[in-house]
Amino acid sequence: MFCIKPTLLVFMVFIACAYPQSPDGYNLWLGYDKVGKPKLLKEYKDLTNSIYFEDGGEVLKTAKKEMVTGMEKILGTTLNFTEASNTNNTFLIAKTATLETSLKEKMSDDLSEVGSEGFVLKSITHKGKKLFVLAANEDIGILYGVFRLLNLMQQHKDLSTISLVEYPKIDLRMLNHWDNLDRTVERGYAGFSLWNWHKLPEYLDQRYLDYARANASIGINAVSLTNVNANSLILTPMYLEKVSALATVFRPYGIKVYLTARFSAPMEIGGLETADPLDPKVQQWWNNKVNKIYSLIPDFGGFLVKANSEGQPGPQNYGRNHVDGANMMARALQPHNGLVIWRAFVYSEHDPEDRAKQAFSEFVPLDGLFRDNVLIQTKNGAIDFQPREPFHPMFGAMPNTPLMMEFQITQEYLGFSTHLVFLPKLYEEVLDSDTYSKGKGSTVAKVVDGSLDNNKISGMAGVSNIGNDLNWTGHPFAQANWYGFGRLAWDPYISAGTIADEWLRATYSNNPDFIEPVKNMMLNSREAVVNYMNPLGLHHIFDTGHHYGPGPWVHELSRPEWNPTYYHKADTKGIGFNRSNSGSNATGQYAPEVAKTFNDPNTCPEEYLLWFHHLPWDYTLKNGYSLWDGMALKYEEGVDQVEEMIETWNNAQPYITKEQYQEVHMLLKIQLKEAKWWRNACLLYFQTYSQKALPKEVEKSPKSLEYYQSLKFPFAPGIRPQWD
Ligand code: GCV
Repeated sequence: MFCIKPTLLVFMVFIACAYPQSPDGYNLWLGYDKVGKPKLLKEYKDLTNSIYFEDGGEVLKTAKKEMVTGMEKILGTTLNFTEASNTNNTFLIAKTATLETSLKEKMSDDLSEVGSEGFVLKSITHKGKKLFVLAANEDIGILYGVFRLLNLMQQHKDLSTISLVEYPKIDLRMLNHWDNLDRTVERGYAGFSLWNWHKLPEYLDQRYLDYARANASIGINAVSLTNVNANSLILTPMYLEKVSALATVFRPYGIKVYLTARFSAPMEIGGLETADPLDPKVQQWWNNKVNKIYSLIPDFGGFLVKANSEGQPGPQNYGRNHVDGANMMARALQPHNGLVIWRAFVYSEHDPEDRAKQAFSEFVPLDGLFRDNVLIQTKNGAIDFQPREPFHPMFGAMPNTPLMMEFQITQEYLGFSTHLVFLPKLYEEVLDSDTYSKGKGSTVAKVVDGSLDNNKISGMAGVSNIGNDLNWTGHPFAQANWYGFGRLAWDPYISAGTIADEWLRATYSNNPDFIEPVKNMMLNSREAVVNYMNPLGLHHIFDTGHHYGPGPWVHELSRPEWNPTYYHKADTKGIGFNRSNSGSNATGQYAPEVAKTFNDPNTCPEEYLLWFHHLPWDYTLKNGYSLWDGMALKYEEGVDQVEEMIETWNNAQPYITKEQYQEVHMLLKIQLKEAKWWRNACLLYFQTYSQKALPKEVEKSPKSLEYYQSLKFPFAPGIRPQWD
């Protein structure tokens, strides 16, 4: 007979109380609470007294459905639509082509500015009456406009004098899922993959639709479904049918599907003896494959390719280069307007050159040689999504090639999904960096949006942090990173502060007593993580493989550049990687103005100090402390900042539900424990070289270095079983 032990019962009751039973967090930023302020509610209701919403294709229908769903919740009432537009309408939603002539003339300047995806949202006086108008040139613009309007209402914005002319600054706004066909997610910390390949194509999980809604609400228009460490099977007929089913769900939300293409697929699933891109049989195989895909998915986006990187096959296996490989696929895709997104994340264990220099060395000489439908996807920094990296020197160095930004939203090197880290601060820092490639003001944002070099196409990708966890992202605040990525892909010039503000209002509360402290907590959270993990330009000192926790002592891995000791180079004299002109000269890959600043430790921003310089332990920092003391104090500061985050969250209790409080509180406790782990382990290890005492402000470790070195995590999330 099945019976539960009393102790287990107590535990289960506790769990049942501690976790919400309802799908808290599932609605993301689309919860749409009713507006409580009577004056504002009346203003919003007046606006929607009589609505004309142009009828049309599936995207327009979706827009109308979203408007009804959102507004009826926000207003607590049903909306009144008219069949045809009339002079009593208070709100008009229509495309340029159907606007009556006088309105079209009134709005023509704005409408010509917003292109195919933008919209105009205006409160105007028309024929002596107030009229609220949402107009766009294409259906998708209306959908984006509806979501924006709902978002403004969620933020309780005054709409009475609004005049918003918005359009995306970047063409391709894309999520890259690193999802495997067995539903594990490489570097995924929010459960398993959303894509239930086994049940597709027949079974369409409600989640697919909700995922599409969330993406469209922030302007994401492209998703790559599969891991860049690709499996050729995804290109077989059985899987393509499943992909087609997903594409059908996403289409009404303006989202195109992309797939990762394994370069050796012609051999693995095509029976060919080679995958040489110059072999006509290989070229024909790709042409046929692409034609087949478009017969199933007419708006298929294209391929995302990781080639000749970390063991993935590529054109170099056949003595060819990236141009040969990318252009072969581009030729196959071009007749269908498909794109190739070719990744620049390459480095080789056989190349003794500083790893940070290798992608630039390989790709920059190829500038201008890629076909028009190729984008080169480049990580934000030259190593690998570290808590802080200087911007990748390729940005600004390939004016004749569209460089697509690749950010990581999943927190591989930022505490997985247990640490609260608001990533738009990181993204903003990178986008605002000045490449000086065309003089002062040549920011990374201008390279990425194509405005600096007049590129024909532009893109930004984010490695997804989404899984099948109830709240999608594991940590409730990790939703803000998905949201923030989308907002920055739409407009890379929005500030992180604005994004945090918007997200908090839409997700939690509009109460300023809640917003201000919690927003500050979010905005400081990234710096806290840098402080307790990788201060002063330290990088890649994570434990091996899973990257969970510190491992600065790791030095015996087969590939030199997989060892943390390669990156920090600590010795009895000092610490840091000399990438200046007296070292690897990675600084020489930047424009002269930038190189000059980085080359000199006195002008190099201290947050990048040990990225570019190997300095003695008693080197004096700008604040007067020695390098050793300053580093130790930074580690301590990071821990103290997490303590403050806990206090802030405790004070936020009156404004949120018990469940919302409890969930984040428990996660912050883990974050604090791990921040201390980082501080203790790193300082004990580096102390074996510095041989110096810790400053008195720094708490001493209760455990030995040997203890921290002995910790093993064979089942840390985010790694594939075969890596164990
Ligand atoms: C998908 C890092 C990660 C890998 C990832 C790789 C990449 O090395 O640790 O998991 O592989 O980057 O971006 O291709």
